[in-house]
Amino acid sequence: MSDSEGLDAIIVGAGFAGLYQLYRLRELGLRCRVLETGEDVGGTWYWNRYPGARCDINSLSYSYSFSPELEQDWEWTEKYPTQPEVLRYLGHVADRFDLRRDISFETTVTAAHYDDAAGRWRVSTNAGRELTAQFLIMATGCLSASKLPEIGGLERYRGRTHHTARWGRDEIRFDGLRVGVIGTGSSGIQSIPIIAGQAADLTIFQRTPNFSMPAGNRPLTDAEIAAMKADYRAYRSAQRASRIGVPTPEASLSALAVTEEERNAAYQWGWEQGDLYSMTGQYVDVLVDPAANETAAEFVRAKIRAVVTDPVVAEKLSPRTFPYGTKRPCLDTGYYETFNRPNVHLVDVRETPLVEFTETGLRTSGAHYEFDAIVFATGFDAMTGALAAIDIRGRNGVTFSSQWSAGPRTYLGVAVARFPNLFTITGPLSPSVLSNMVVSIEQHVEWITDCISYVRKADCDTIEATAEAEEAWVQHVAEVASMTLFPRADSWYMGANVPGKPRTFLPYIGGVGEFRRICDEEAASGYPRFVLARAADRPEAVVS
Ligand code: FAD
Ligand code: N01
Repeated sequence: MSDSEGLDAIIVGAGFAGLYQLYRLRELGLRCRVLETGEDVGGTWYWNRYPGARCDINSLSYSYSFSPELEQDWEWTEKYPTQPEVLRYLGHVADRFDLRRDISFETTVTAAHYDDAAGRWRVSTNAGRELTAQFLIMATGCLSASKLPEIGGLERYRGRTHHTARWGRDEIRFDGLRVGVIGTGSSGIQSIPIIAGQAADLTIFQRTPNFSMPAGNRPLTDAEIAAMKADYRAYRSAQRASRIGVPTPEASLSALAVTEEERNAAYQWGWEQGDLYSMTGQYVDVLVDPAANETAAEFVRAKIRAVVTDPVVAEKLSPRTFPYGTKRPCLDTGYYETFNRPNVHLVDVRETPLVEFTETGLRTSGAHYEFDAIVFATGFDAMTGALAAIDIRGRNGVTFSSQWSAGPRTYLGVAVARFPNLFTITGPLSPSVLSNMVVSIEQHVEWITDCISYVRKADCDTIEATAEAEEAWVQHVAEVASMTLFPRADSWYMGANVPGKPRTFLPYIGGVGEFRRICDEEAASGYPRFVLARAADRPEAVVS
């Protein structure tokens, strides 16, 4: 079926990014269509319905800033909102701005080919539909392509299986069941305490222990909501200029320049704040100096030993193979305490690797485990997985996969050379997952909107990043990462959780404020690292 909508832009994905992009492009007067696999809006918050799923950035911070009226009207109830609360918020945004009428749900984009002659993107969907548009914007998410464990025999297993990121809409309970959970990242750490409270018996298969600290979640008080609402504009400015999309004090001290007592008192204070940054954000070198890092790591290990009564289990839960913070740390509610329950067992799959699923459960090299249900908390093919799942072809049929065989290549995480008029919101090599993502999403959406507006005002048809700009950005992102401890971890930031994926640092660690400055400078100086062209012209016919 061919499309007759005469679209200016196609947006893929209806999470935080796709919804806001639609809102902004409509304001510009563009005819847009959003294509979304899910049955409703929400993205991450639509799919990840596992028990205990919630945000770990304060709700007053993890929310759109573009509408002061929305900010004032919406009432967050908790410090860290639950998945249903964030989903309600996004549903409210969709209704409030009448966004649903331009969204096609249950529609998966399978291919997107750039038609050189027409200067348009041809987008195909799983339903055999074809749409074309001048601009194509990928709002497909950094953490939306879920992955299963790489072991055979799953088709044999007769019990229930659930992936945390594909949980389904009906309530799922585990009362009286023998349950296995594979994975101890953020999703595992949030869901395990709740599943443990329901299951007759719970076995957790851990490949790498993670650093986690108590979230200290609580209801928001009327006073703190009122204070934020009175000062929201100033707070939003501070967010945009900050390092991680949450204003935090700049550290100036080395963790090694103070006594152990002083350091531990500072870590203790940070620990009690119940957030991801207060503990280590006090010292400049925790993420760059191995010795400084070890002080933070050991502080957390001591906390684990203080909670978990069995010293063997405590040691298994203690991370020792990567520096603190170089895999995303977690905030939890009663995670380590869960291992003191008599119905909970921990299996280290580095000691006894997972071998296969069987009809009744799971076999490791050490034993066979029978389960009524198995939960996969095994994460995502992060940052590139959702893009790689689509057959995207740019000029002369060039593919993403051929260009990205040694790791993703983008300019500012938003544009790709040889792919005119294609934008990736919080794409690889942008701050994205190292930040409060709503702040980074808004920054990219606003930049893309301004860029499209510029192209139209310049009476041009296409804009495309130069290969030189892309190469320089790839180098810069790698160079900044190499100054930190991040490349030492086998993390999803490094692509290490997906067999065969090139090992490169996927986000940009230069900071949200600095990244915004670089992007703004590119726009203010007339997009010098892009080629603008009219359809009739060849790409080298630069108009700017
Ligand atoms: P998504 O919300 O992932 O939306 C992408 C959408 O694109 C999805 O709905 C997907 O179905 C759709 N899509 C993908 N491919 C296709 C296709 N081919 N065709 C059609 N549709 C497609 N970030 C934070 O900053 N703070 C947090 O506390 C936080 N908590 C998180 C908790 C969980 C459980 C997870 C998984 C992530 C969390 N994140 C958090 C990151 C979170 O992903 C972002 O904050 C944000 O929600 C991303 O929005 P998005 O619109 O970019 O992507
Ligand atoms: O995924 P993960 P996630 N055999 O990749 C293990 C955000 N988020 O869904 O570490 C055995 O972190 C894997 O082991 P290892 C947040 O950004 C936020 O939990 O690779 N084990 C790991 O333990 C987060 O970082 C919240 O060795 C296997 C686990 O599965 C990101 O999403 C909540 C395996 C996967 O952990 C991803 O989190 C949830 C195998 N074959 C998510 N394959 C908040 O709280 C994988 N594992 C805000």
